[in-house]
This record gives sequence, structure tokens and C-alpha cells, in this order.
Amino acid sequence: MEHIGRNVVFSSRCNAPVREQGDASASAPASRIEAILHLLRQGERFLVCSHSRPDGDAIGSMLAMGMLLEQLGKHADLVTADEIPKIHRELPGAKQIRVAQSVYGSYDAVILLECDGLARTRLSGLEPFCLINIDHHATGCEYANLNWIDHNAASVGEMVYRLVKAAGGRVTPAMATCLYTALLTDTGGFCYGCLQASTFSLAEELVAAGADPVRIAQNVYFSAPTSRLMLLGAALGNLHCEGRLAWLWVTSQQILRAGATEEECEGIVNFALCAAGVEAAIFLHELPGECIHLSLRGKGRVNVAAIAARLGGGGHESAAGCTVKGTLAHALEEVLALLRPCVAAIDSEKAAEPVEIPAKSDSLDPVEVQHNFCV
Ligand SMILES: [Mn+2]
Repeated sequence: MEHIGRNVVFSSRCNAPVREQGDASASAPASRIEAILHLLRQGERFLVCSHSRPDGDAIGSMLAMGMLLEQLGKHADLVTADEIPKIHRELPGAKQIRVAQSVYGSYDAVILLECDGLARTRLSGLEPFCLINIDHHATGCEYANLNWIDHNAASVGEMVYRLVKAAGGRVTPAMATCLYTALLTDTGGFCYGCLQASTFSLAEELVAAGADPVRIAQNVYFSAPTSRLMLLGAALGNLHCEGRLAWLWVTSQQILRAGATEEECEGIVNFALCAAGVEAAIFLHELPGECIHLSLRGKGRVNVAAIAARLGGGGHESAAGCTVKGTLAHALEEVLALLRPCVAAIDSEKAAEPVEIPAKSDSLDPVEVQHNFCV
């Protein structure tokens, strides 16, 4: 277990704002950004962390945040509970990210990216610090001293970018590379998530600032080790479809036999979602200690974040995950019990679609009809 030690007591410096109440996403983002920048300018030492099992957005955003702090003349330690996936290890500055299980020291604030709670980091020792929460997950909530949650951001990288611009920082080629990776991976290669015209404007700006889109795409999508492909083969051998639902899994023995690591399970769920007509997909894999990790994906008609939240996880409406105790069979049974009614509701929604009312009808009140449908 690695500790990050400092010799100054944090509380002597901390000027933590009172924890806020209310809906962070509803407040004017400019004031949130300003409040965060104010804190960053006041402090000297910061800890930047993200969720365990960090993905492209988590890593790209942490690195870009570290670069912003450096530009502001601050010291930043970047910490994550799990190893960085191989495909992201070549990102500029990636070697500076330290893997640890607990932290302590003299930080003026801890910046949490992409975490809907401290538990999501799987880092211990964060509680006493002044906390800045920057998140875009559907399950994002206010638990920190400063909270900036934007459900419409396609990636947290996008939020870090806005922070950089507001701070008057410079988007260097290295920073652009990190932020483009965040954007690319969190939208599944510009396929899902909160894709808006502004998402593509940001991609354009990052490419103009020096991100190489072809090279980044090759690193992310075309650099799979053979073991990953063997693992995918095993998972596809376990593919099951049931109407609008599809699921697949791998056992720890199959991971071992493929010569793969756990991180190579990332993204396999999308292959189940490929099937025509499927609205929600599940990928399960065994973890050490009798735990099962579930990845959930939807095509926009099933809120998989709500399902993941019921099982102690979180995420986005169309991409979420959770880890549960027990056997693979039991985890599958549990998640199917939650998902089947949601999927069935899609068809009943169709059946409940309002019948078109003739424009000149005197006998029906359309408002009342709508109300009836809502009950
Ligand atoms: Mn994200």
C-alpha cells in the first residue's frame, strides 16, 4: 500500500466552503466554474483523482487538470486506485499518475473527476479534505464542498476544457491529446452519449490545438492485444438474446485461458448491443473475491444508470456499471429481473401511444387525455 505523505497539516490551510445544497446542475455553470477557479487560485497543492478502474475520460481529464494546475503555478498529485489501462499509458504525463489505496497530506483541495461519491474512488483518507466534485454522470450528486455537475457534458474532459478556457489557460498539444481521448472514449467514438453540435466543435478545437485524431483512434481502438480478441471470442460464445435484451459473460477461468487481464473486458458489452432490435445489453465478468462486475448499455430507451444504481453502481443513462457480490448466475438473475420490466415497458409504451384525435372533436379534451396517459 502506497501512501502519499506531506508534513503539513491540511486543516491549517483549508478554507473549505460550506457544503452547498440544491441542484448543482441547475445553477449557472459560470458561477460554479468561477467558484472552482477561485479555490484553485487560492491554494497551492492539489490532489486530482477519479474513479477506480479509470477509463479514457477519467485519465484524460485528470492529466488535463494536472496540466491546468501546472499552468496556474500549482502543485498537483494525480492518484488513482487502479492501474491505467495499457491503451492510455502513452498519453502525455500518464507516468505521473500514481496508483495508491489511501491518501493523506497537505492538500488545499481534492479535485474529484467523474465520481458520484468518495466511494467511487476506492481511495481512503479523502474525507477530511476540501472537496471539489466535477461530474457529468446521471448519478452525479452533491457531496462535496463545491459541486459542478453537468449532465449535458459528453465527457468530464469537456468540463475540464471549459475550466481551462475560463482560467485563461493554454490548450497545449499535450492537453488537447488528453482531452480528445476523453471525448472520443466517453462517446464510444462519437456514437453515443450527449452528442451535440458543440461536441464536434470541441473535437475540432482540440484537433486544431494539436490532438492527432487518427493516432489517438489507433491507440484506443486498434491496439488490442491478441488476448483481448481471444477473450472477446469467449464472451461471444456466451452470447444470449431474449427479445430486446442481450447478454454475454466471461468467467475468471476464461479470462485466464485467453491470457487476458481484467481491463481487457472493457467495452465487450458493446458487442452485445450490436444486435439488431436489442435495446439493452449486459456484460458480466468474474472478479477475484467472488465478485461480479456488470457493464450495462442501452440504445437510449432504457435507463441503465437507474438499474446500475439499484445494484449499488452508477453511470449514464445509456452506459453504466456496478459490482456485486455472489455468483455469475445470481448476478445475471438479479439484473435480468430489473431489466425485463423496463424492456417490456418499451413495447407497452408503443401500445399506449395516444390515438390521434380528430382536430375538430368537441367531445374530447386533449389536455385531459394527456393527463390520463401520464397516470
Ligand atoms: Mn466520463
